[in-house]
Amino acid sequence: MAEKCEFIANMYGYDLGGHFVDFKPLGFGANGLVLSATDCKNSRKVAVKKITISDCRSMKHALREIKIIRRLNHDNIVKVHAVLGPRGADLQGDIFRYNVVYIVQEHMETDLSRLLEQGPLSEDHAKLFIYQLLRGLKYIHSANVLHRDLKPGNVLISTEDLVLKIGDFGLARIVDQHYSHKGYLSEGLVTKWYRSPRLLLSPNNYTKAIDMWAAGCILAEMLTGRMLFAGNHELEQMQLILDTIPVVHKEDKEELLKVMPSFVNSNWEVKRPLRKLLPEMNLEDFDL
Ligand code: OWQ
Repeated sequence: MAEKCEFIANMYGYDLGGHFVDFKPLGFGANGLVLSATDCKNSRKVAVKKITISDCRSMKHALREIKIIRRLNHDNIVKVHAVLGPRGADLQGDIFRYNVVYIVQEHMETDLSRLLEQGPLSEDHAKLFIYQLLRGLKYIHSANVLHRDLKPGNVLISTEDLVLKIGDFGLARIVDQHYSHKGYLSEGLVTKWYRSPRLLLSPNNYTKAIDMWAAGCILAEMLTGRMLFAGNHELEQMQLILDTIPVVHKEDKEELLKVMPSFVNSNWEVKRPLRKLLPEMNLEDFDL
């Protein structure tokens, strides 16, 4: 563990003080507080994520996020300007208590969740944004990275040039086929509304399809202004999905019965098909 602390502290031996001014909180990302600030050197506005390292777990998560974001470089992924840490950290002493890492990222004007507060998007805007979201996803998936927490609040938008960038890689993982096991309905960190049935059933199941499901939920929300599946808890989330998306494969039915025995009498017909749930969507959107 001391080795890893040393790695962070030595590699990024800078200090935030004096370099950035005008801090304003933007929200809590998966690993820490995100603030907006101005870089004194060039008056550029930035988003700064402050990660406090207090124990082995947060150390592991910080290293994971930094390793992932430094590797990604794409038009539809938020750019990282720098990763900064405290100067001359006392590695032998109170490293866990004092260590803070700042991830300095490009600042984006708004996010999709704020944009959607004003109602649904036009079909042209939704088309432009889903294209860029899928383009960014294709890139991170090709790098064998899963985002695992895609939601409108993590989808950053510049309304001036209609550019979309995926942000907050705090829950992202590098795919490893040897590390994927099945679990049961359980509380997790990921926002539940954009979770696929597979992720609801197996929170430790790491596949690219998890991000694709979230992208589909986001497309529907852009076109309707309504969250597609807004469950209040895991079981209700699963129920809402099953009311609309038919379970066709025998293995899926069997797996579902293990965790939701109440389904034993079900004839597996959906009560509320997607067409009914989304009357304003056209055939092209459903096709996609
Ligand atoms: C921005 C780059 N936010 C971020 C922020 C998670 C991630 C989070 C908060 C803000 C988006 C909304 C305003 N730019 C970012 C970023 N990240 N990288 N991560 O919390 N920009 C979950 N913003 C600016 C919205 C409305 N009014 C003022 C700002």
